[in-house]
Amino acid sequence: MTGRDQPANDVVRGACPHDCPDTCAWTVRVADGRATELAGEADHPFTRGGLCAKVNHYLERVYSPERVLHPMRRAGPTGSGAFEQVSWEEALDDVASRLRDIISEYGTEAVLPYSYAGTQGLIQSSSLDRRFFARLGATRLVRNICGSAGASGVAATLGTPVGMLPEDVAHSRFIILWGTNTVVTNLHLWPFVRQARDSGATVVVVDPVRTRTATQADWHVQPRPGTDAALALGMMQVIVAERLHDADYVARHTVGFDELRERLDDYPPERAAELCGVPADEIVRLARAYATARPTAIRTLIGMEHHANGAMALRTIACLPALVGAWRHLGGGLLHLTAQLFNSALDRSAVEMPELQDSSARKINMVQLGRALTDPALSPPIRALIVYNSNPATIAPNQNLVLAGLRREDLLTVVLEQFLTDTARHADYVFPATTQLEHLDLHWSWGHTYLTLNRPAIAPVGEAVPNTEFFRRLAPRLGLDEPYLRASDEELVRAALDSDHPYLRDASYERLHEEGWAPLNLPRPWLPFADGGFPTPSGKCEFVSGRMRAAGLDPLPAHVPVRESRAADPERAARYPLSLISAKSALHFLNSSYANMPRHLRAEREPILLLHPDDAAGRGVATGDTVRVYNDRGAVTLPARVEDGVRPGVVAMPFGWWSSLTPDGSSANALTSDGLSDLGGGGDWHDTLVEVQRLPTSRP
Ligand SMILES: Nc1nc2c(c(=O)[nH]1)N[C@H]1C(S)=C(S)[C@@H](COP(=O)(O)OP(=O)(O)OC[C@H]3O[C@@H](n4cnc5c(=O)[nH]c(N)nc54)[C@H](O)[C@@H]3O)O[C@H]1N2
Ligand SMILES: Nc1nc2c(c(=O)[nH]1)N[C@H]1C(S)=C(S)[C@@H](COP(=O)(O)OP(=O)(O)OC[C@H]3O[C@@H](n4cnc5c(=O)[nH]c(N)nc54)[C@H](O)[C@@H]3O)O[C@H]1N2
Ligand SMILES: [Mo]
Repeated sequence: MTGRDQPANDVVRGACPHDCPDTCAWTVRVADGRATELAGEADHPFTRGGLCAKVNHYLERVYSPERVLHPMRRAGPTGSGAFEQVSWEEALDDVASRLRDIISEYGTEAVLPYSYAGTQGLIQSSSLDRRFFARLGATRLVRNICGSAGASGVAATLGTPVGMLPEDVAHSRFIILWGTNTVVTNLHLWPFVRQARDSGATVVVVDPVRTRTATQADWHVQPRPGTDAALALGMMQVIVAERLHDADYVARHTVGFDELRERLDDYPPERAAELCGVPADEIVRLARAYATARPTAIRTLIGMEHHANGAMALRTIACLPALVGAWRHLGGGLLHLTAQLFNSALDRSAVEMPELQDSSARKINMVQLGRALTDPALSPPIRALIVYNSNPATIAPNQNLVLAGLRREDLLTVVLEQFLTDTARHADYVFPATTQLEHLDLHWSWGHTYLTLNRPAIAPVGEAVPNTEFFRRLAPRLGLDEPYLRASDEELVRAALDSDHPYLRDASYERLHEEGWAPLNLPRPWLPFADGGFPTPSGKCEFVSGRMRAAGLDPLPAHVPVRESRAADPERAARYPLSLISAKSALHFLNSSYANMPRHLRAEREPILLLHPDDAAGRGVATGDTVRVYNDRGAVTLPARVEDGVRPGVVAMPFGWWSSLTPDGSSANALTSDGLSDLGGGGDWHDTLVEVQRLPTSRP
């Protein structure tokens, strides 16, 4: 199935599969059927020849002794990690027969797929799997764990999450990296930021935590978590009061300026400062600097959306560029996501066949998996869970609830994986999945504008198969014999590219096969809103948003206190007075991927809790002490580091560590909140309140 495409000795072009805005193009050197070298594609305008600290060692992943290479059946209590090897035939026959029993007793909605972007490839992440579950009539998974809250917010203001293009940041003279940790999470954007800075640009980071990116910036602004809308509103108040706004642009290309101006009366810098914790004079300086620099860019990404007011925060920030007319200039505006450029160009419907979906089928939000698996009132209950491209036992919020669900003896859990993750440990059956070197795929990007074709470089290791092949093998065993459930990976790639969209002019299958990557054919210079033309209902940048109103939210930008905060729940805040941020601060992990690889673990050493000296003092905590971080959802024990890098009232620990591989068997998501964002159905991980206690045994 993938064999035809494999040269024995060659250099094969491919793409990094990870859930990252950079989607690097890579080349794999193969000798005698074995991959020997992996390198970033030198000619690719965004990869520029370099990968990253994680993926430089991808071959260790491919050939890891810990890879799952055969189907395995549970041979002990769920979660014990005891498995026995079985044949594909036997495993699939048993899974199919148990699925048939579940379906005949509870109906097809008792089956829940669970997947995310373990690989971002279009074919291995959303093709036959979507057709299969739609045809089956399974519960629909709402895949909103990342991106949709922020994208909904930005789109409420701009009509689309797409603004500036990443390379154009090089033309900026003032760059705000707002709630994004570029050096860690979006490394290949950094050279463009540096290029701008070499030409005199100022780089500002807005983040409650002094991240690696913040230490490299010219200016670090530290708001309280979940208060960025207040900060942005404070800036807008100053900009308008001092007449630094672009009155001509505002008059021609925005709606709601009068209402916004009235709203800004509520946010003079002193009030904004009270809400967001950034001193009033700093808000004033930031507002003036932002409004007077040209061109001026704001880079937002994902971390900041993980709040109950995440969409409102991003929507509010997205008003700033129109207010100062930043969209007029190359290098000005807002850079959020580029994914939607590909969505409109590629024929995703041909690949996923949404017409197979019964629109009345039940939906479950992936953020709330723990609730779904443990809710006694859910009808029908989830009796079968089929997981691929994700590790919910580690990455989903409220981990102890997720684990309680996964431990249910009456739940059939099937996991397709490369490794025995904390999720796979809870499976009844684990099936071996291929890595990116072993399957064909087509890659779009959410952080740049190049398409990449990933050609298989080597034969599948062991008995591993691509996700698509798993569904090709399972479908007929459930009596699903339709030809569209048997499409080959190459047919699927060709279907995606078979589109007349002008963006794909230079991206034929043949060119991609030959050269590995191709740019989207976009109009240049890319100045999407220099003359207005926002794809909103009004055709203008919407300071007043009908979409927000329709969703029951404030139609104007506003600071909305999050549920888990002193303002909204003083009683909870008294018990758990510290805000926990558990973001992607681990340079060597990609979410929970690589958090089992010896080299990557050595590089990360151990998870550490950062806390401010003021918060440490009252609790008698010193650097090196072991602390217990806890709330009513769980507890994590780890060493503390006391430093002023986090703002007072905030503690931070990395996310991604597998609980099964930490000494106390617990990791960040044991603590996190599993509420939803205001729009877009995202999670509110960073609204978590905790208390920290020094463990008495920790110091002699
Ligand atoms: N090395 C590495 N790279 C990655 C990943 C990884 O795990 N490791 N993950 C990939 C994925 S899936 C994604 S979505 C992207 C995410 O890319 P980013 O969005 O850049 O990263 P995050 O760590 O999610 O969040 C960024 C920052 O948001 C801050 N933050 C949290 N709450 C607030 C707030 O209320 N206001 C402000 N201003 N800041 C806040 C956090 O402190 C954090 O430093 O990275 C991708 N790249
Ligand atoms: N506390 C906290 N929690 C978070 C976040 C945070 O910032 N803080 N961020 C959230 C965000 S933005 C995201 S995107 C999610 C990420 O959550 P996930 O998407 O679950 O990401 P990973 O942990 O990388 O898990 C992906 C899994 O897919 C597997 N995989 C890779 N390729 C393939 C393949 O081809 N086939 C199969 N079957 N499996 C494959 C990998 O081995 C890996 O175990 O986490 C969320 N959770
Ligand atoms: Mo993400």
